[in-house]
Amino acid sequence: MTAVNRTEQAYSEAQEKYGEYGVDTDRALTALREIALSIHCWQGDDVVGFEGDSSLEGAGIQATGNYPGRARTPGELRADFEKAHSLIPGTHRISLHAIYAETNGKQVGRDELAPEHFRGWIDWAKALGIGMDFNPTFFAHPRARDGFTLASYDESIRKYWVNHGIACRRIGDHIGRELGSACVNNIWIPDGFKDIPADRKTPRMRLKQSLDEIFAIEFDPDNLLDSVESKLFGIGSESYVVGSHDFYVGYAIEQNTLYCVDTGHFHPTENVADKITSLFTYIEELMFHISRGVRWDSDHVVLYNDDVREIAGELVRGDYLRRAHIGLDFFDASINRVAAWVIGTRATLKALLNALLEPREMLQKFEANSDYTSRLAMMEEVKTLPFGAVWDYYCLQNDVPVGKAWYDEVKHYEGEVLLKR
Ligand code: RNT
Ligand code: ZN
Repeated sequence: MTAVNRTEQAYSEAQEKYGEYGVDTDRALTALREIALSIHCWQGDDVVGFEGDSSLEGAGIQATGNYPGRARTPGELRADFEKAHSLIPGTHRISLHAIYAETNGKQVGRDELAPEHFRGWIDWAKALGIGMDFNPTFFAHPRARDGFTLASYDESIRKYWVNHGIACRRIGDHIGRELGSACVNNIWIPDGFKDIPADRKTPRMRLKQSLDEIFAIEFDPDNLLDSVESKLFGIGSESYVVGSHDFYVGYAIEQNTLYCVDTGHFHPTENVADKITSLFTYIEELMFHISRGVRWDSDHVVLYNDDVREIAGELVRGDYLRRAHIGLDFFDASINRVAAWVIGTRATLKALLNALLEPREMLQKFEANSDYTSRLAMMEEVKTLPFGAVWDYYCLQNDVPVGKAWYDEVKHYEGEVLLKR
């Protein structure tokens, strides 16, 4: 029997087993195919970008490791991303940061960035048939050196970053229009204090003022969707972060923006999945940065683990997939970066598939009837259903390597391309 036949046969057996629980595997695969993940560009180059002289130092964000093969140019980064994308089932999006502008060697202030500086990316995305999301870069910059940007006491610094925010919304609007798919422009700022603040209020009032200034111009939501991302603490902002969870949830509700849930931005004992139904009660659309914190917001590569499975489960159970923009946010410089992308993205897709294969009608019926014994017994049974056979078949269906075969391609690419840099 050929490998293809084996995958197909295993799938048809899995189909039957899931059928016993009332789950239609074909339907799950069709639903999965419609999900476009927003894959972050910054795994490919350790969040360095193309400004030339910027360093992450003092930026509250840090990639660690020195595995060879980092992408150094737009051409390299695009080639690496394409390689990764070709090993991931489905059609996804790229999430770009402002520091990935192509300025032809010219120094362009972040407050002066314009759509033309992203022409190369837009043309490339068009040719590849993928959508694009965007992020202003409020870090790794001399004017962010004291750890404050939009909440700065220094009016000229604050204004500079407000103008950057406005410039990025224009860019996002342009991207959305050009690609025919709304661009999520997600704002994250590092602002905060290393040590105990004497005034928690003033920086937050200023952040609100800055955001109001940035969002004063209206754009067509068919092209641009605004999003704000909170954080609990960062490197150098251990004691206080201006843009906290509470702050941005309030802001998103008041201003009708998206709220971005970065799974690494909460206390390690918090259940991020549990927040989803509450947030969606009041906020129309959520952005996600699926990440994996290890002891802190360490941006390790996302894995197919309980945390991600629970988040995917909540998105499916609540019928929220159309209101969720599922992005990734990790940057590990200690392993092959193309592999990191593939591992993290395939893991997230697996979690979504697992959620789509859950016999939720059955389980919810038990629950509604207070039959908690059946609920627990069946939840436990479902865990050993042949999920892998369905996932393999999905990869086959989508013309990407089945099982570990993707890794051979990455190793080949490493030898031919990455190690020659
Ligand atoms: C930082 C935030 C932010 C960044 C990216 C590079 O803590 O998570 O989203 O990781 O914008
Ligand atoms: Zn993030």
